[in-house]
Amino acid sequence: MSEIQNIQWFPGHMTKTKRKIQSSLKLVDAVAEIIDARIPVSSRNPDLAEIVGSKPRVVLLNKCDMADPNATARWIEYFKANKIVAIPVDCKSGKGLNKFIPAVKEVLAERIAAWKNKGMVNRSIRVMVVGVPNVGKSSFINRIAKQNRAKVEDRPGVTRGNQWFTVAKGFELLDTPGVLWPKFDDKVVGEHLAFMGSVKDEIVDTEQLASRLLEFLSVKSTPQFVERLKLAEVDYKNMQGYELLEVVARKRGMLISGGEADTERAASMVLDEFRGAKLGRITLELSENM
Ligand SMILES: Nc1nc2c(ncn2[C@@H]2O[C@H](COP(=O)(O)OP(=O)(O)OP(=O)(O)O)[C@@H](O)[C@H]2O)c(=O)[nH]1
Ligand SMILES: [Mg+2]
Repeated sequence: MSEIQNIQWFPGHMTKTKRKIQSSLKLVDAVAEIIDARIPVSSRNPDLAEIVGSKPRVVLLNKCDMADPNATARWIEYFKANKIVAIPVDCKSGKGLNKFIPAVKEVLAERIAAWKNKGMVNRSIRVMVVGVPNVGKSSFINRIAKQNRAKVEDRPGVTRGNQWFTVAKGFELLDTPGVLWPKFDDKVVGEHLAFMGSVKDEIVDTEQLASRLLEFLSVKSTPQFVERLKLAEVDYKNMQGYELLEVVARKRGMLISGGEADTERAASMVLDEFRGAKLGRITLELSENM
């Protein structure tokens, strides 16, 4: 996995991105941090706490339709134990999003009470969305906007050109999501993000990546993994990743001239099927290991 290790995320732009997010933060009351429920550790930005400072935060564990439901439930407990409000969501179907506004109101309870005391009854709640690439920031904004029949408003007088979505009465979302960088100096983080497709496949060796993924999957050994990759009669638990990739290629009839296994095609297939949750609902990072 040496390729992944050396990826520089936003080379040279980290300070600029940080500054941009910090200036947007001045316009909002709270932050919605979107993470991937299958990799709740690797999909978090290591510097977020420092960037958002004391701004109240709600964590959205997105893509929970593809994550192991038990693991997600345990992650929610983990966040709760650490006094962080977190909710499981699926921005593809919109499941769980009805809990978003109540969660924001929960983290802002004190402030909302203070506004009321000052007679600021029409004060809107404003939230900005942040997250590492590919976690579903745009899907979230589109979903929640549609769900609440949002109007796109451009109010340059108030917000200096920023676009706001009114997602509910008195509730606005800043429409430019903050794209954060992941913790890329960590080899495991890079690998997990690559499994999820958050690293361009052109810059990783897909055969190597799929081989590593197959090793992970053979430990989890979901029924879908065994069935779809036709491994029922294969001693896959005792195989190295690349060896397993070759077997999968043969079992799925992926051969090149001369009868050799087409491991390149098999690698793309394995990655695609995993990313589409066709090999089961799998969470790679468990709260127990934190
Ligand atoms: N199954 C499933 N797929 C999702 C969910 N949310 C987002 N996706 C998919 O994940 C991919 C990335 O979603 P985006 O909304 O573009 O993510 P993003 O964070 O805006 O990505 P960048 O703008 O590239 O940083 C898309 O293929 C979405 O369809 C979800 O809850 N479930
Ligand atoms: Mg986006």
